[in-house]
Amino acid sequence: MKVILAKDLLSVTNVKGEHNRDIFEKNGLLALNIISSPGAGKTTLLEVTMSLIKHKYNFGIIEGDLYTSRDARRLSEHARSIVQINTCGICHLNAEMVARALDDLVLDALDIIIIENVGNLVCPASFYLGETCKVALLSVPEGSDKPAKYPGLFKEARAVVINKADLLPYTDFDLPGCIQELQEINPGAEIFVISATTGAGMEKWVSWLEKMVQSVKQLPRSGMDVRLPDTDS
Ligand SMILES: Nc1nc2c(ncn2[C@@H]2O[C@H](COP(=O)(O)OP(=O)(O)O)[C@@H](O)[C@H]2O)c(=O)[nH]1
Ligand SMILES: [Mg+2]
Repeated sequence: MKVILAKDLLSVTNVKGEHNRDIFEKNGLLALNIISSPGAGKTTLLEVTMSLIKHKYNFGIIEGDLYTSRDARRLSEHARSIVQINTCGICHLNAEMVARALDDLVLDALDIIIIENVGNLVCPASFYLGETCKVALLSVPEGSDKPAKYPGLFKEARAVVINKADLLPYTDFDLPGCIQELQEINPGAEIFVISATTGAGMEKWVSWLEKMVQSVKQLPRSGMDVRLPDTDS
């Protein structure tokens, strides 16, 4: 597995998210930027998602972590191609890091690229990596007030996954209240309530993901001004 150290990158290249977006679009790839606080379950969600549909779709993973390759090792048995970025202390991925990782992914063998961002609800939301869309993950033990307290991410996410639903009976997490606040912050967001460890709610999430892959595959490969069709229909 390739490990890229952010401190070795030359920031003079000034790569923008649009550079990566062009690569995703030219290759007909759905690219998701998954963001949550540390421990919300991003890697677990990816492990389970890939184990359910890797027979249909080839996954490329760009794994962002401060220092270790632990998550990349967890995902490597499911992913077709995987690159680890160690940010060496930086609290988010940026477009240049992702551009460098794209050089090492086998793009023409892939259907989906998932970028697991560094665990943080604030900074990663401000950096456009060229992704098709952001997915925000929130877990039950963190508390239902997080969308209201960290609206920047939840406003931008195309989908919000509320994970660890198996812990609802043991916490004061206000699920209806959280969903209502999410809908106020971002009326267009898809909301999934799941437990990655029990598998509850995974079907709807996976079916949304599959619909997104198909939508992207149907887009023209060269256009810059393409828009994703509305996936609600
Ligand atoms: N109870 C419960 N634990 C979960 C669930 N999903 C993940 N976890 C646990 O939460 C911890 C952090 O998960 P991880 O996927 O590493 O989170 P990440 O830091 O966001 O990538 C691990 O101990 C997981 O087993 C879930 O749905 N329910
Ligand atoms: Mg992780």
